[in-house]
Amino acid sequence: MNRPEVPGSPSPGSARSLGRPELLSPDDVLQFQRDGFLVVRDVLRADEVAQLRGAIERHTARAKELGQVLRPTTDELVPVTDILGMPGVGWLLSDPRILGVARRLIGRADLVYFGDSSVMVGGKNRGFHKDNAVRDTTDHPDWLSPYTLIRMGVYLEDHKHHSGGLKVRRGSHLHADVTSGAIVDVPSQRGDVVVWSLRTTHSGFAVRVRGLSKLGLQPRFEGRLPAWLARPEPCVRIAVFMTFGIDDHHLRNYVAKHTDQASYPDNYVYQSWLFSDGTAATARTLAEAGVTLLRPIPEYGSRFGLAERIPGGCIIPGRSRPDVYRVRGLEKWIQRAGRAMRSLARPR
Ligand SMILES: O=C(O)CCC(=O)C(=O)O
Repeated sequence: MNRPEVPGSPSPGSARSLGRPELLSPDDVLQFQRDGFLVVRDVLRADEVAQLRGAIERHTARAKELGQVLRPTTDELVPVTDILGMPGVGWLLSDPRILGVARRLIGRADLVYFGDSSVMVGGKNRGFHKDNAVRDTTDHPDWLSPYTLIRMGVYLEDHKHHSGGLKVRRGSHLHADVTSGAIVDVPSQRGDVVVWSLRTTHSGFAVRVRGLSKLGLQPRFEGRLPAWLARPEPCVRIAVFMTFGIDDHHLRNYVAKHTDQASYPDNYVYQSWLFSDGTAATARTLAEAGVTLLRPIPEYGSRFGLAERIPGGCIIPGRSRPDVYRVRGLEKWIQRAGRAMRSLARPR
């Protein structure tokens, strides 16, 4: 893996404890447990952020040429591979600072990485959702014990004063719906790492409203906001996402969902596993950093490094069963009003 020098950081082999305390205080850990998300400040240096942007731009341009990208839902580009196989990006998964944060927030040193990471360039794909296996049913094991799968987002530009960052609902990791929790536009800056539980309700591409910095809009209204009211994004948004877990039933349930070709065929995680780097050398690099590489399917990495062009210019992922969330209070009235307005607007 093409990893830049990080002066003063411990060697990956020494990263076996729960992580260096200077990035996270005990209060930060409690805050993460209470809110379901956390911004960890100044994890990466400015030169590392610049290096990652360049590497991702180069990799994404090549992936686009080959059609090895997921079909865009807005105009985003998402290469269909995990980041281990991206020159100049995969080092994040064995970086002691990243792993230290993951270990302290999960509360365990023995992390498992299972090929769930990606980069996204551009786009405006919005909508509140969760990413755990079963999101809408409180008697599923996902909701019966503390959740151990976390996602880390490295947004390579400013979202404190600009649109385009992550939006979350505070405390929503404790509710199997997408309506609970105050809306927060996460004020991440270059070099920060945003961490959230896969149970936390979130949406990408938050729109910050001019003059109303504390107002967190519902994603459904963001796309309808007049452009002059929205603060622009600072540049094309580039984000890296990485998921870590431990060897437990939460990980097994998540993996089972994405490997079940009958109920969730060819889903985006499964497609990405085919193109991911599962080589022994890469597994060794992770192992030296104290991370186990789990290859969830026998055909993991079977298309890694493929130089062929994909017919049609992109990979079309399968669709999941839609979540059926409980709807209460104000949200019920917003949905009713929306339905009534759409039926009035429909041509007869
Ligand atoms: O685009 C974003 O900022 C959020 C990405 C997201 O929804 C996810 O990783 O599940």
